[in-house]
Amino acid sequence: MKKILVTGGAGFIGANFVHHLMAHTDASVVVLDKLTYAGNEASLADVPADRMEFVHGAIEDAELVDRLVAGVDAVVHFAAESHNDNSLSNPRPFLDTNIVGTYTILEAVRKHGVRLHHISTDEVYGDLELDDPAKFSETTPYNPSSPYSATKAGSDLLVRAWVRSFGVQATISNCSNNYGPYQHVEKFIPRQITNVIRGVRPKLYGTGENVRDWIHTDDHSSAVLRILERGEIGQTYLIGANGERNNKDVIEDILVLMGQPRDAYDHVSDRPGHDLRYAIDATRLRTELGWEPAYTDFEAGLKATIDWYVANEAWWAPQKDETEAKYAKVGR
Ligand code: NAD
Ligand code: TDX
Repeated sequence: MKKILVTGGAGFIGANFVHHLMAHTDASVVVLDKLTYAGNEASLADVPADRMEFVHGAIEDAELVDRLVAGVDAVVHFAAESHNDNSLSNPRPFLDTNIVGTYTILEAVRKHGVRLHHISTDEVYGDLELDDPAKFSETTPYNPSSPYSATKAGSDLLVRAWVRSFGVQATISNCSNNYGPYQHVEKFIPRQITNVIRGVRPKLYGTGENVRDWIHTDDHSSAVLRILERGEIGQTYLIGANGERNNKDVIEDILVLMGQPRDAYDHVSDRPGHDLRYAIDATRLRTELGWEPAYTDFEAGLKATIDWYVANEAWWAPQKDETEAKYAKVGR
């Protein structure tokens, strides 16, 4: 695949994927991004200009999407409204981007016969009990909890329907929680790291027993590239790297790695409808496509992420105050 349209390429995972493509393939990219509060062109600053075209626009713009899709070999669709807390205070943009936007992409790849990989989340499966030996797999029924995860579930179902009804050449992946460089400071790990840098105590929702299955974003990228190259059309692949940890342990790890007392954080009110546990069984991806994660030591990955935020304050500082003001309004 010579030319790939990456939607949402100025966001956290999309930008990391563009960097991954630059380092591991000869492909060139067209990035389509609306540059919402979550998009940041600076995340793509060091991408060679002769291998990337940046287009500022929305995935719901059918004319624009049609024109861009006509000129590429594949589309990797990351663009989304991605934050659960925002979906609780204002769900509407989630419907427009995640549902109507994905529909718009699907109609364009259908018309032009272009390969699509749709990026989704493990949150479409709802949550698990802490002591449940089961993990999510490709056959787990959909049971989303939040407006965010409901719109992601809806987008996945649209992709499945377009594959079956119209023969669209698409694959889907549902990945667990990502961490790494270029993640917006609204998200759990960067919020706490940047709080500590600013001398503010980290904020833990509720008791903090909620478990997330952490994966380094570069491992997400390598899995997506593998699916794009070798995945079976119509198939769904779960992406995860056995990184289950509860939020309390992660916050304490961050504090210790940043030279603070382990208990120097505050409990704040819980997120309404807060999912308890996510856990991924990535057997299909590992056995059928031979994928393995490179980052198997969470503490080492977390330390590298802390170092990145310490070194790149100019990247995150412009968003920090506005983000904390939004949280202050809802008491979190
Ligand atoms: P993000 O919020 O950091 O980035 C989203 C990007 O999409 C931004 O650059 C934004 O400007 C752009 N965008 C938003 N609406 C748009 C629109 N209407 N048209 C064009 N561009 C638009 O999100 P992220 O964390 O990088 O997530 C990327 C994808 O990965 C999403 O589909 C998300 O559901 C999925 N995902 C995220 C995680 C995670 O842990 N963050 C885990 C699994 C799956
Ligand atoms: O300040 C905080 N304190 C806290 O305890 C924040 C921001 C979060 N939390 C908790 C809530 C979650 O249990 O930390 C956990 C992680 O929170 P988020 O970073 O908001 O992620 P989550 O809601 O798990 O969703 C993420 O993973 C799946 C991404 O944002 C989604 O886009 C992805 O689909």
